[in-house]
Amino acid sequence: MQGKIGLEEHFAINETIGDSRGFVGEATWIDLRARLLDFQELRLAQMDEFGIETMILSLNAPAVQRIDDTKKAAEVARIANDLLAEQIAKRPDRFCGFAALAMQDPDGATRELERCVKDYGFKGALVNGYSQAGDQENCVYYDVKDYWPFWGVVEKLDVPFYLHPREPSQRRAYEGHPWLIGPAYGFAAETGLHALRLMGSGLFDKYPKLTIILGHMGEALPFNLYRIDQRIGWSPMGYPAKKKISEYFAENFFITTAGNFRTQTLIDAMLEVGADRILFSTDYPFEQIAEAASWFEGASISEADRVKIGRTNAAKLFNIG
Ligand code: GRE
Ligand code: ZN
Repeated sequence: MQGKIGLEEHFAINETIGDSRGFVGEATWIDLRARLLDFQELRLAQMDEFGIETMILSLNAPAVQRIDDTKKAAEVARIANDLLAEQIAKRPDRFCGFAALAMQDPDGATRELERCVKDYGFKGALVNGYSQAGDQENCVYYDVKDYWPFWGVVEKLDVPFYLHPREPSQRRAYEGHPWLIGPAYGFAAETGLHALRLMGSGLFDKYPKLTIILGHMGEALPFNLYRIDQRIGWSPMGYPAKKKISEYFAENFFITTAGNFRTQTLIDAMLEVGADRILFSTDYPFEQIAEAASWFEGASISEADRVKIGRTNAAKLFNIG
Protein backbone atom coordinates (compact mmCIF):
# COMPACT_ATOMS: atom_id res chain seq x y z
CA MET A 1 0.00 0.00 0.00
CA GLN A 2 1.33 3.41 -1.02
CA GLY A 3 0.72 6.64 0.91
CA LYS A 4 1.11 5.25 4.41
CA ILE A 5 1.57 7.64 7.33
CA GLY A 6 3.74 6.69 10.32
CA LEU A 7 3.69 8.54 13.63
CA GLU A 8 5.91 6.74 16.10
CA GLU A 9 9.09 7.46 14.20
CA HIS A 10 12.09 8.84 16.01
CA PHE A 11 15.19 10.95 15.59
CA ALA A 12 17.87 12.00 18.07
CA ILE A 13 20.10 15.00 18.63
CA ASN A 14 23.63 15.00 20.05
CA GLU A 15 22.28 15.85 23.51
CA THR A 16 19.97 12.79 23.61
CA ILE A 17 21.53 10.14 21.34
CA GLY A 18 23.24 8.43 24.30
CA ASP A 19 19.83 7.55 25.78
CA SER A 20 19.28 4.99 23.02
CA ARG A 21 22.71 3.33 23.35
CA GLY A 22 21.85 0.71 25.99
CA PHE A 23 19.13 -1.06 24.02
CA VAL A 24 21.30 -2.82 21.42
CA GLY A 25 24.71 -4.43 20.98
CA GLU A 26 27.75 -2.67 19.54
CA ALA A 27 27.29 -3.81 15.92
CA THR A 28 23.63 -2.77 15.75
CA TRP A 29 24.37 0.49 17.55
CA ILE A 30 26.53 1.85 14.74
CA ASP A 31 23.60 1.51 12.35
CA LEU A 32 20.91 2.62 14.84
CA ARG A 33 22.89 5.72 15.79
CA ALA A 34 23.30 6.72 12.15
CA ARG A 35 19.59 6.23 11.50
CA LEU A 36 18.53 8.24 14.56
CA LEU A 37 20.70 11.19 13.55
CA ASP A 38 19.63 11.04 9.88
CA PHE A 39 16.61 12.76 8.38
CA GLN A 40 16.98 13.23 4.65
CA GLU A 41 18.90 10.20 3.36
CA LEU A 42 18.56 6.76 4.99
CA ARG A 43 15.09 7.61 6.25
CA LEU A 44 13.62 8.93 3.03
CA ALA A 45 15.11 6.02 1.06
CA GLN A 46 13.32 3.54 3.37
CA MET A 47 10.08 5.53 3.23
CA ASP A 48 10.21 5.51 -0.58
CA GLU A 49 10.96 1.80 -0.77
CA PHE A 50 8.09 0.76 1.49
CA GLY A 51 5.34 3.22 0.56
CA ILE A 52 5.47 5.56 3.53
CA GLU A 53 4.55 9.01 2.30
CA THR A 54 4.69 10.88 5.60
CA MET A 55 6.39 10.47 8.97
CA ILE A 56 5.47 12.53 12.02
CA LEU A 57 8.85 12.67 13.74
CA SER A 58 9.63 12.72 17.45
CA LEU A 59 12.67 12.78 19.70
CA ASN A 60 14.09 9.51 21.11
CA ALA A 61 13.45 8.33 24.71
CA PRO A 62 13.61 9.11 27.56
CA ALA A 63 15.63 12.20 26.61
CA VAL A 64 13.95 15.35 27.95
CA GLN A 65 11.89 13.40 30.53
CA ARG A 66 14.99 12.11 32.31
CA ILE A 67 16.75 15.49 32.75
CA ASP A 68 15.99 16.52 36.33
CA ASP A 69 17.40 20.04 35.92
CA THR A 70 14.23 21.71 34.68
CA LYS A 71 15.99 24.55 32.90
CA LYS A 72 18.30 22.14 31.09
CA ALA A 73 15.34 19.91 30.15
CA ALA A 74 13.52 22.88 28.60
CA GLU A 75 16.67 23.87 26.71
CA VAL A 76 17.13 20.36 25.23
CA ALA A 77 13.45 20.27 24.21
CA ARG A 78 13.81 23.61 22.47
CA ILE A 79 17.00 22.54 20.64
CA ALA A 80 15.26 19.35 19.44
CA ASN A 81 12.12 21.21 18.34
CA ASP A 82 14.10 23.87 16.48
CA LEU A 83 16.18 21.24 14.66
CA LEU A 84 13.08 19.24 13.80
CA ALA A 85 11.39 22.33 12.35
CA GLU A 86 14.46 22.97 10.17
CA GLN A 87 14.46 19.41 8.87
CA ILE A 88 10.71 19.46 8.17
CA ALA A 89 11.17 22.71 6.23
CA LYS A 90 13.48 20.83 3.82
CA ARG A 91 10.78 18.23 3.04
CA PRO A 92 7.40 19.51 4.20
CA ASP A 93 5.84 17.05 1.75
CA ARG A 94 7.25 14.06 3.69
CA PHE A 95 7.83 15.10 7.32
CA CYS A 96 5.73 16.52 10.15
CA GLY A 97 6.64 16.91 13.81
CA PHE A 98 5.63 16.21 17.38
CA ALA A 99 7.03 18.58 20.01
CA ALA A 100 9.34 17.35 22.76
CA LEU A 101 8.21 18.92 26.04
CA ALA A 102 9.94 19.44 29.39
CA MET A 103 6.94 18.40 31.48
CA GLN A 104 9.03 19.03 34.61
CA ASP A 105 7.63 22.57 34.31
CA PRO A 106 3.95 22.43 33.31
CA ASP A 107 3.75 26.15 32.40
CA GLY A 108 6.95 26.04 30.35
CA ALA A 109 5.75 22.88 28.59
CA THR A 110 2.45 24.60 27.76
CA ARG A 111 4.24 27.57 26.21
CA GLU A 112 6.61 25.34 24.24
CA LEU A 113 3.69 23.32 22.86
CA GLU A 114 1.92 26.53 21.82
CA ARG A 115 5.10 27.78 20.14
CA CYS A 116 5.62 24.51 18.25
CA VAL A 117 2.02 24.28 17.07
CA LYS A 118 1.58 27.95 16.17
CA ASP A 119 5.05 28.83 14.81
CA TYR A 120 6.14 25.47 13.39
CA GLY A 121 2.85 23.76 12.56
CA PHE A 122 3.71 20.70 14.65
CA LYS A 123 0.93 18.12 14.89
CA GLY A 124 0.98 17.71 18.68
CA ALA A 125 3.43 16.45 21.30
CA LEU A 126 5.16 13.17 22.03
CA VAL A 127 6.24 12.78 25.64
CA ASN A 128 8.20 9.84 27.05
CA GLY A 129 6.18 8.97 30.13
CA TYR A 130 6.76 10.45 33.60
CA SER A 131 9.30 13.24 34.07
CA GLN A 132 12.01 13.46 36.70
CA ALA A 133 11.58 16.91 38.17
CA GLY A 134 14.30 18.50 40.29
CA ASP A 135 15.62 15.13 41.43
CA GLN A 136 15.94 11.67 39.80
CA GLU A 137 13.68 10.17 42.49
CA ASN A 138 10.85 12.62 41.83
CA CYS A 139 8.87 10.89 39.05
CA VAL A 140 5.87 13.01 38.10
CA TYR A 141 2.77 11.65 36.36
CA TYR A 142 0.50 13.89 34.36
CA ASP A 143 -2.83 13.04 35.95
CA VAL A 144 -1.93 15.21 38.96
CA LYS A 145 -3.77 18.52 39.17
CA ASP A 146 -0.65 20.63 38.43
CA TYR A 147 -1.00 19.43 34.83
CA TRP A 148 -4.68 20.12 34.28
CA PRO A 149 -4.15 23.64 32.91
CA PHE A 150 -1.64 22.11 30.47
CA TRP A 151 -4.27 19.57 29.36
CA GLY A 152 -6.77 22.38 28.92
CA VAL A 153 -4.43 24.04 26.43
CA VAL A 154 -3.78 20.73 24.61
CA GLU A 155 -7.53 20.37 24.19
CA LYS A 156 -7.92 23.96 23.03
CA LEU A 157 -5.09 23.65 20.51
CA ASP A 158 -6.92 20.53 19.28
CA VAL A 159 -3.75 18.43 18.89
CA PRO A 160 -3.09 14.87 20.06
CA PHE A 161 -0.62 13.95 22.80
CA TYR A 162 1.41 10.79 22.19
CA LEU A 163 2.24 9.10 25.51
CA HIS A 164 5.41 7.20 24.57
CA PRO A 165 7.13 4.63 26.81
CA ARG A 166 10.18 4.88 28.99
CA GLU A 167 11.58 2.49 31.59
CA PRO A 168 9.43 1.79 34.69
CA SER A 169 9.75 4.04 37.72
CA GLN A 170 9.18 0.98 39.94
CA ARG A 171 12.67 -0.54 39.79
CA ARG A 172 12.24 -2.89 42.77
CA ALA A 173 9.84 -5.12 40.83
CA TYR A 174 12.42 -5.68 38.07
CA GLU A 175 15.49 -6.33 40.25
CA GLY A 176 17.63 -9.16 38.91
CA HIS A 177 15.71 -9.20 35.61
CA PRO A 178 17.14 -6.33 33.54
CA TRP A 179 15.79 -7.85 30.30
CA LEU A 180 12.26 -7.05 31.55
CA ILE A 181 12.85 -3.33 32.08
CA GLY A 182 12.91 -2.09 28.49
CA PRO A 183 10.77 -2.57 25.37
CA ALA A 184 10.25 -6.30 26.06
CA TYR A 185 7.77 -5.62 28.86
CA GLY A 186 8.57 -2.75 31.27
CA PHE A 187 7.78 -0.05 28.69
CA ALA A 188 4.25 -1.37 28.21
CA ALA A 189 3.58 -1.95 31.91
CA GLU A 190 4.75 1.57 32.75
CA THR A 191 2.93 3.31 29.92
CA GLY A 192 -0.31 1.37 30.27
CA LEU A 193 -0.35 2.29 33.96
CA HIS A 194 0.22 5.98 33.17
CA ALA A 195 -2.65 5.90 30.65
CA LEU A 196 -4.92 4.29 33.26
CA ARG A 197 -3.99 7.02 35.75
CA LEU A 198 -5.04 9.66 33.21
CA MET A 199 -8.37 7.93 32.58
CA GLY A 200 -9.18 7.18 36.21
CA SER A 201 -8.32 10.69 37.39
CA GLY A 202 -11.38 12.14 35.68
CA LEU A 203 -9.16 14.14 33.30
CA PHE A 204 -11.39 13.30 30.34
CA ASP A 205 -14.53 14.34 32.20
CA LYS A 206 -13.04 17.81 32.50
CA TYR A 207 -11.51 17.83 28.97
CA PRO A 208 -13.69 15.48 26.90
CA LYS A 209 -12.08 16.41 23.56
CA LEU A 210 -8.56 15.50 24.67
CA THR A 211 -6.87 12.89 22.46
CA ILE A 212 -4.08 10.61 23.69
CA ILE A 213 -2.16 8.22 21.43
CA LEU A 214 -0.50 5.03 22.65
CA GLY A 215 1.98 2.97 20.64
CA HIS A 216 2.70 -0.75 20.56
CA MET A 217 -0.98 -1.61 19.90
CA GLY A 218 -2.13 0.19 23.03
CA GLU A 219 0.50 -1.04 25.51
CA ALA A 220 -1.56 -4.17 26.26
CA LEU A 221 -4.65 -2.24 27.38
CA PRO A 222 -7.09 -3.44 24.67
CA PHE A 223 -6.63 -7.00 25.88
CA ASN A 224 -7.54 -6.07 29.48
CA LEU A 225 -10.41 -3.60 29.13
CA TYR A 226 -13.16 -5.98 30.21
CA ARG A 227 -11.36 -7.08 33.36
CA ILE A 228 -10.33 -3.55 34.34
CA ASP A 229 -13.90 -2.24 34.01
CA GLN A 230 -15.38 -5.23 35.74
CA ARG A 231 -13.12 -5.08 38.77
CA ILE A 232 -13.23 -1.29 39.12
CA GLY A 233 -17.00 -1.72 39.33
CA TRP A 234 -16.54 -3.97 42.35
CA SER A 235 -13.77 -1.95 44.00
CA PRO A 236 -14.34 -0.91 47.62
CA MET A 237 -11.70 1.80 47.09
CA GLY A 238 -13.95 3.85 44.78
CA TYR A 239 -13.08 5.32 41.40
CA PRO A 240 -12.87 9.08 40.72
CA ALA A 241 -13.91 9.17 37.03
CA LYS A 242 -17.44 9.29 35.58
CA LYS A 243 -17.15 6.74 32.77
CA LYS A 244 -15.70 3.28 32.38
CA ILE A 245 -12.08 2.88 31.33
CA SER A 246 -13.26 1.16 28.13
CA GLU A 247 -15.36 4.24 27.28
CA TYR A 248 -12.46 6.67 27.65
CA PHE A 249 -10.28 4.25 25.71
CA ALA A 250 -12.80 4.22 22.87
CA GLU A 251 -13.50 7.98 22.89
CA ASN A 252 -10.21 9.68 23.86
CA PHE A 253 -7.50 7.30 22.65
CA PHE A 254 -5.93 6.21 19.42
CA ILE A 255 -3.40 3.39 19.25
CA THR A 256 -0.63 2.63 16.77
CA THR A 257 0.93 -0.57 15.46
CA ALA A 258 4.46 0.65 16.35
CA GLY A 259 6.69 -2.31 17.18
CA ASN A 260 3.81 -4.77 17.47
CA PHE A 261 3.46 -6.40 14.08
CA ARG A 262 1.06 -9.17 14.99
CA THR A 263 -2.26 -9.83 13.27
CA GLN A 264 -3.86 -11.60 16.24
CA THR A 265 -3.13 -8.54 18.39
CA LEU A 266 -4.36 -6.12 15.72
CA ILE A 267 -7.64 -8.00 15.36
CA ASP A 268 -8.20 -7.96 19.13
CA ALA A 269 -7.59 -4.20 19.10
CA MET A 270 -9.97 -3.77 16.15
CA LEU A 271 -12.68 -5.67 18.03
CA GLU A 272 -12.18 -3.52 21.14
CA VAL A 273 -11.72 0.01 19.74
CA GLY A 274 -12.58 -0.28 16.04
CA ALA A 275 -10.47 0.22 12.91
CA ASP A 276 -11.10 3.97 13.02
CA ARG A 277 -8.87 4.41 16.06
CA ILE A 278 -5.85 2.39 14.95
CA LEU A 279 -2.95 3.99 13.09
CA PHE A 280 -0.06 2.37 11.24
CA SER A 281 3.43 3.12 12.61
CA THR A 282 6.82 1.42 12.64
CA ASP A 283 8.84 2.78 15.63
CA TYR A 284 11.70 3.49 13.23
CA PRO A 285 14.63 3.12 13.62
CA PHE A 286 14.18 0.83 16.64
CA GLU A 287 12.09 -1.39 14.33
CA GLN A 288 12.54 -2.17 10.66
CA ILE A 289 10.23 -0.48 8.17
CA ALA A 290 10.54 -3.55 5.91
CA GLU A 291 9.11 -5.74 8.66
CA ALA A 292 6.34 -3.32 9.62
CA ALA A 293 5.27 -2.78 6.01
CA SER A 294 5.41 -6.41 4.87
CA TRP A 295 3.40 -7.52 7.90
CA PHE A 296 0.85 -4.75 7.45
CA GLU A 297 0.38 -5.29 3.70
CA GLY A 298 -0.23 -9.01 4.27
CA ALA A 299 -2.32 -8.88 7.46
CA SER A 300 -5.69 -10.59 7.04
CA ILE A 301 -7.95 -7.55 7.43
CA SER A 302 -10.20 -5.94 4.82
CA GLU A 303 -8.72 -3.55 2.26
CA ALA A 304 -11.04 -0.84 3.57
CA ASP A 305 -9.59 -1.25 7.08
CA ARG A 306 -6.03 -1.39 5.70
CA VAL A 307 -6.52 1.98 4.00
CA LYS A 308 -8.00 3.51 7.17
CA ILE A 309 -5.24 2.21 9.43
CA GLY A 310 -2.47 2.80 6.91
CA ARG A 311 -3.44 6.31 5.95
CA THR A 312 -6.86 7.91 6.18
CA ASN A 313 -7.33 7.78 9.98
CA ALA A 314 -4.04 9.65 10.47
CA ALA A 315 -4.70 12.00 7.54
CA LYS A 316 -7.96 13.03 9.21
CA LEU A 317 -6.58 13.24 12.75
CA PHE A 318 -3.57 15.35 11.73
CA ASN A 319 -4.96 17.17 8.74
CA ILE A 320 -2.42 15.72 6.31
CA GLY A 321 -2.85 15.77 2.53
C1 GRE B 1 10.95 3.08 21.39
O1 GRE B 1 11.13 4.22 21.02
O2 GRE B 1 9.81 2.63 21.48
C2 GRE B 1 12.13 2.22 21.74
C3 GRE B 1 13.26 2.78 22.35
C4 GRE B 1 14.34 1.97 22.64
C5 GRE B 1 14.30 0.63 22.36
C6 GRE B 1 13.19 0.06 21.79
C7 GRE B 1 12.10 0.86 21.47
O3 GRE B 1 13.28 4.09 22.61
O4 GRE B 1 11.00 0.31 20.90
ZN1 ZN C 1 9.08 4.57 20.06
